[in-house]
Amino acid sequence: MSRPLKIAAAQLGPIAREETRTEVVARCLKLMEEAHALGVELIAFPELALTTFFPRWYFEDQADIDSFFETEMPSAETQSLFDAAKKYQMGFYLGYAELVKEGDTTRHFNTTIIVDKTGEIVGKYRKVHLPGHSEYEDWRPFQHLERRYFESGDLGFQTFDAFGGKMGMCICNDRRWPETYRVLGLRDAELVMIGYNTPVHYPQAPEHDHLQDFHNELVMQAGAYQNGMWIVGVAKAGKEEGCDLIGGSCIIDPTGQIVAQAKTLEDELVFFEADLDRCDEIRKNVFNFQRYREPENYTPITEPKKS
Ligand code: CDT
Repeated sequence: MSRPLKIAAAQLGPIAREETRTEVVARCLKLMEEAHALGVELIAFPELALTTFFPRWYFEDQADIDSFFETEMPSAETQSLFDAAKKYQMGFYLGYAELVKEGDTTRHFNTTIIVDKTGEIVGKYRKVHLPGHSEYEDWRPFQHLERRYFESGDLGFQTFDAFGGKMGMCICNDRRWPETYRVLGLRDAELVMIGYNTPVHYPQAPEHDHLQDFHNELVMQAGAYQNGMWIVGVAKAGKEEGCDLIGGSCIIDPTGQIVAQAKTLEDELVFFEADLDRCDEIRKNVFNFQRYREPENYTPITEPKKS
């Protein structure tokens, strides 16, 4: 048995602060066109793919912050991605900053969606593990204010029936947490898409800067193997507004091996024909959850945090 699915990571090079949504979408459409020539059925774009990675700056004016957020999806600027999905019969994963109005409350999330081959949104995820800090910290060469600009996601780690399998999503820092993959695995995810913006420089522990690419691969390969799932990791890469971001976008098979990887820090397509049935190689064997998990020994994982 096999369930082939042609997948691609659409790595984006740097996005300048002045770059418009329309300009970024044009870059995405070019990658979709290239992917179509390869017969790609599902393409993944990075975290916050429509703008520069704005949490690196401290803004006081809420209007400045909100200018990076989408109030509707699709919007006039992003509709062409949905049209291309339909035209090419190619679904996509897209990360963006989401602003939602609920009565008198305005909420901000770091969000991704899955759009199917007909151009319909069939899944949504809001980033749970928000890294960084919430106040201006003057000792840093650049800020990482995700904890100021977003609230933690309220949708959990769901899976979605699409593309002939079970799809899962998470975003950037989520990939460092084994719980992310395990919850998705317990919900039978066969392919998990992960967009990221990861600076090379880690101000709290600069002695780890040279390990950024290693840690990126380490966590995603472990997640794939320990849960028997395909993973598409997709970067926003390169020097963006003076801040170096790692690349290394890759496709990982359920045994944990990288089967395709980006070679540049620019817009680049990474392609592989996956077989979703290969999840069974792991899930029916070493990580047969039903047979071998021992959840009664795992209770500290779900206990509330100590105050
Ligand atoms: N975007 C994002 O989540 N980036 C973090 C940076 C390290 S924590 C400041 C990451 O986990 O890659």
